[in-house]
Amino acid sequence: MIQLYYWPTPNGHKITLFLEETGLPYEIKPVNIGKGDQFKPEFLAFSPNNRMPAIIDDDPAGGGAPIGIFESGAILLYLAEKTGKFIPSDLRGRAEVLQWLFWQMGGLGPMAGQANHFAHYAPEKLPYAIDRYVKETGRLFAVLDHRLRDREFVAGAYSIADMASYPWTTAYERMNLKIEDFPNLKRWQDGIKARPATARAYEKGKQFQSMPPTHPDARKILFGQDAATVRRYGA
Ligand SMILES: N[C@@H](CCC(=O)N[C@@H](CS)C(=O)NCC(=O)O)C(=O)O
Repeated sequence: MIQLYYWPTPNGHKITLFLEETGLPYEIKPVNIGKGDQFKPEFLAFSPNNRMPAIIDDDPAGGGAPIGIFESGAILLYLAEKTGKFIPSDLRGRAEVLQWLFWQMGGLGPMAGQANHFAHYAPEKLPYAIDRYVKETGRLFAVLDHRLRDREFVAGAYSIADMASYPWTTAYERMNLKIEDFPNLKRWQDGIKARPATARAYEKGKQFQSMPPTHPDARKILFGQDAATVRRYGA
C-alpha cells in the first residue's frame, strides 16, 4: 500500500493522476498546508523540505523496511519504476521522459508558482516581479506548445512527464495567460482532462477544503517561512 501525503494542489494532483491511472492501492493522508501539517514531526521525518506531496511505500520491491520519498518528480519516477508503467524501458524513450519531467520540476512548476504568487498573493503588486514570472511562464507554455505541435503527448505515450506538467497548465488564467495562444497545449490538455483517471484524481481532491492562502493565518504559515523555520524543526 502507498501512503500518500497529499493536499489538492498542482504538485499533489501529479501523484493522484499516476495512482488513479495504475490502480495501485493507496491511502491519502491529508497534509493541510494552510494549517501547518507540513511541520508535524512525523511528516518531517521523511519529508524534510516541509512540502507535500510525499509517500511511504509499505511494500517496496524486494521487501524490507518501508521507503519514504519526497519531491513530486522523485515520487513519479519511483512509482513508474515500481509498476513499470508510464515510463518506457528503452534508453532513448526513458531519456525523453526524464528530460521533460526535469523540465517541469525545474522550470514550469517553480515559474508558474511564482507567477501565481506575485499576481495573487503578494501583499504589494510588484510590476517587475509579475512581468518577469508571467513572461517566463508564457515562454515555458510556448515551449510545451511547440513540442506538442506534432505529437499527442510530451514524450512518446502518455507518461509521468505529462502527469507532471498537466496540473501546472490548467490554471493559466491565474498566470495571466490565454489558452488560445497555445492551441497544441490546449488539445493535449483536453485529451488528458478527458481521461477517466484524471477525473477520478481531481474528484479525490474535492473532499479536502483549503483555507485560502490569502487568509492571515494561512499566509503566516505559507509565506512567512525562512531559515529559522527549518532550524526550529525538532526543537
Ligand atoms: N518541489 C516540490 C514542491 C512541493 C510544494 O511546493 N508543495 C507545496 C504545495 S504545491 C507545499 O507543500 N507547500 C507547503 C508550504 O509552503 O509550507 C515538489 O515538486 O514536490
